Amino acid sequence: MSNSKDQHFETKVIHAGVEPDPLTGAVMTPIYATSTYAQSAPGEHKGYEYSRTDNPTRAVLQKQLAELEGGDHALCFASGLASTDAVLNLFQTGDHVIAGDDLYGGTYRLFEKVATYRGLKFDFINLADEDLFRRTLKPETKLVWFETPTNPMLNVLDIRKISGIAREHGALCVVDNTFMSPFFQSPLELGADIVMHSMTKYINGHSDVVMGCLVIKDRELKPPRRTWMDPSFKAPRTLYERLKFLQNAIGAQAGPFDSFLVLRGIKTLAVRMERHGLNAMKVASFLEKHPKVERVLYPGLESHPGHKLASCQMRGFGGMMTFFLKGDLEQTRRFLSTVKLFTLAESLGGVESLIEHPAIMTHASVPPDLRKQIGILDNLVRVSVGIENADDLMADLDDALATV
Ligand code: P1T
Repeated sequence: MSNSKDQHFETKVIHAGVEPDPLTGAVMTPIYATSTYAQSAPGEHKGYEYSRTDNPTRAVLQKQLAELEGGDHALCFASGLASTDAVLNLFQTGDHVIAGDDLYGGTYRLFEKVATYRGLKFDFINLADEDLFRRTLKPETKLVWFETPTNPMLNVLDIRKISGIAREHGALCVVDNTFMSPFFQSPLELGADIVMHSMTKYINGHSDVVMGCLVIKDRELKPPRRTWMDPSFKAPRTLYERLKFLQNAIGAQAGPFDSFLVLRGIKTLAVRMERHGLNAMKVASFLEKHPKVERVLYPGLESHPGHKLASCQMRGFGGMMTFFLKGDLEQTRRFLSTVKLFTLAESLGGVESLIEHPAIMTHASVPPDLRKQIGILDNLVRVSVGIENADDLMADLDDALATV
């Protein structure tokens, strides 16, 4: 087989990192449902000691993810938020984090309501404002974290510019690439150090798994100011080694059954993403012309303020959009309770179309003032456009919009 670096994405999602099982020749990666591994003598084993540390099913998935994102290594965790928490564990009391002001509500909650109590300090800012970003950087700033496009306002942030400034400052830059998947966007190529995914979404794609991952461009790190627990402890040297240490030390990694499901889901990532993008463009254009809709936010529309940047930075525009209804909270509730084909539910990125109300559902943990400031209003609706027939989706929205 040719070098996988030369292969196209559609080929890599089927083959990268996946070899027939060395023991049996099974074409599909087996589910290695084992917690432990026999050793022939103490410390002598075949590379696997205990499944918290390493598991062959998870190892194949990690290898494939690293190839798809163009990273050196990947690590899989029990959820997107568990992966985020692993990154936060790199840092110590007093370290400062600059995060985008528009983030998934659960990420905001982890930063503000959990990590803050462990002594990390956060500023949530509009990272599109370069002066503000530079003014917010401090000597203690160790991490810059953002999503692009953002959840739920679909703002597009300049990965190359932000990661360049973070690097100049000596801070790590993490991009949450959940909305795009590696099919549409490659943050590591644009300068990010780590890509984080909630694989619960597009990468698995079938709404039957909760999982997250970190894909890492490896590099040497400075030793931490204080070592964990014991002064004789030698912290791992590189970014990957430190995160791998944390994955094992904390124990929030992905299990083999879920890893198998994600390996299966990934095989159709390219065809799914293509269809998500085509359907979303049709739905966004339909909504933009609809008299009951005030404004549509979809990076593929020329009216979107980030359209030009999105066209350079992304290879497509994805399946996520939000729109403001011409109505109040009551009318928005009625609309959301009337749709039939769209399921009213949190989450996104599955083959089926979902719809939700960010202020009441996914972003309820963002304080009302911040919600208002970033535009999460009572008439804002978020849509994850699935891969059904787009005409059926538009007909469903049209029927429900008649109630507004
Ligand atoms: O749910 P979990 O796998 O832990 O992933 C958290 C997460 C992280 N980043 C982004 C951009 C996300 O959208 C999410 C999860 N989001 C939803 C559940 C949602 O409906 O937006």
